[in-house]
Amino acid sequence: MVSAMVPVTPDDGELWRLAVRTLDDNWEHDHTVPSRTLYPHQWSWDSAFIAIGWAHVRPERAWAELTSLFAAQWGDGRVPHIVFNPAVSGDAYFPGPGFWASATVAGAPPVATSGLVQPPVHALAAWHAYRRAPSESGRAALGRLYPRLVAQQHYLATRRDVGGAGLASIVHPWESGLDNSPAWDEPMAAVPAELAALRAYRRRDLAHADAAHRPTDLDYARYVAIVTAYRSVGYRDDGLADRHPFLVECPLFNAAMGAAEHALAGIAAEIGADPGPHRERAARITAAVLDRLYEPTTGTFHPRDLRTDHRTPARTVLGLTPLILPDLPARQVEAILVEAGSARFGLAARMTRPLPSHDRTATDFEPLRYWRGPSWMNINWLVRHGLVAHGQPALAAGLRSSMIELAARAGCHEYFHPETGAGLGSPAFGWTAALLLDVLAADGR
Ligand code: 9WN
Repeated sequence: MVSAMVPVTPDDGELWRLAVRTLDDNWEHDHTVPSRTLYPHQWSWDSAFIAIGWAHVRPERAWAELTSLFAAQWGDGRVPHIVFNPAVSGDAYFPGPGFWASATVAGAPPVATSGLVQPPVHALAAWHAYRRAPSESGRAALGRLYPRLVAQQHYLATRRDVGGAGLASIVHPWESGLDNSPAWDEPMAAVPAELAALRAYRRRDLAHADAAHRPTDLDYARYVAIVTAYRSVGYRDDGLADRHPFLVECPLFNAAMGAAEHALAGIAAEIGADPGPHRERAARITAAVLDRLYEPTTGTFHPRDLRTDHRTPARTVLGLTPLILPDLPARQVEAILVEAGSARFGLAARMTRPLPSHDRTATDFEPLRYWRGPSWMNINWLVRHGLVAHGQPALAAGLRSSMIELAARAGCHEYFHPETGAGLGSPAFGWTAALLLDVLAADGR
């Protein structure tokens, strides 16, 4: 077992081999499934994180992963949150391809996809993967991805700027990637849905995971109701403000959008394009995140519900994630570090567990239930990335060793009990393995 604070040598670590084996087992001809059981298709932000792991061991798969995802990009620039593998039975996952019916929508790709998106962490991941494993073929792949990454940003910055303030709105909790976070409780409570409506469907997740660790049936009834509303207008974004039941500006989603412009500036310079416009857009997004989502009374960032035009009250880990913006002003960085270092999240140079997904002192903290308490590797990776960017090597090292320790004890689980470290959800999860490789190899970078 690898103990905290002891650096691991990538090529002889048992843990390293476990992570590589997990990725190999989940590899599926041109992409990596998050989990063979729970998620047997390609997921958008999973592929971004997974590409970072592949860069360390089989870089050509990092580029194949992102290339296959962006091959399913819609005509309007949206990158779908699920790309369905036609070789997998249509009812292996709910909601499957028949439910989304993307084939009936103009501008959708030939392969079946969902109509939603996920946090745009792809440019950041592509740039990070390239710097971990620079090569001629990697640069060529970056060059091919670049216009698609730009189109993804353009879609979010234009069609999804429902609030008109320079931020993208998410139209479904699934778009946040933190599906049942307490951050969504307020906006979700206003979504009309009846449990009876869910009886027409069969949840497939409960065949593979404990119901107490997953979103509830009422959550699912609302998830289905929101997709049904969006699907009924052919996933069009015009007029969302007048009719859509869920519209939120999420701090992580928008911080990812800003970080993407910084990454695109780096990519542009590398491939001979102009980084200037990306730097300008990055500055504008950071300013809008500060203006719309920073809450001085808590010193952290909160989602803004466009239905009520106020920031939702829950203090979740989402509030810490604008740290990934390299141009976040020092005052907000300080404020985030205070919140992260409090008893709510426990960030420290010597920490026993990675950050939980929700404030552990809150009355609605649930250590077993998905995004309402458990620790997740991708969020911890993002916060660590931000700590490195903002010159906090001791805290970044504390977080890194707690992430390694977690996987060393429990394996490459989907998520982890935030106090005991027990593995939860899928036991062989793609991004856990991939990001474990990255932190094992990183050591301060
Ligand atoms: C819905 C695949 C995805 C992740 C999300 C995570 C979970 C899906 C689900 O799994 O969401 O998209 O069925 O619960 O919340 O972040 O991308 O790993």
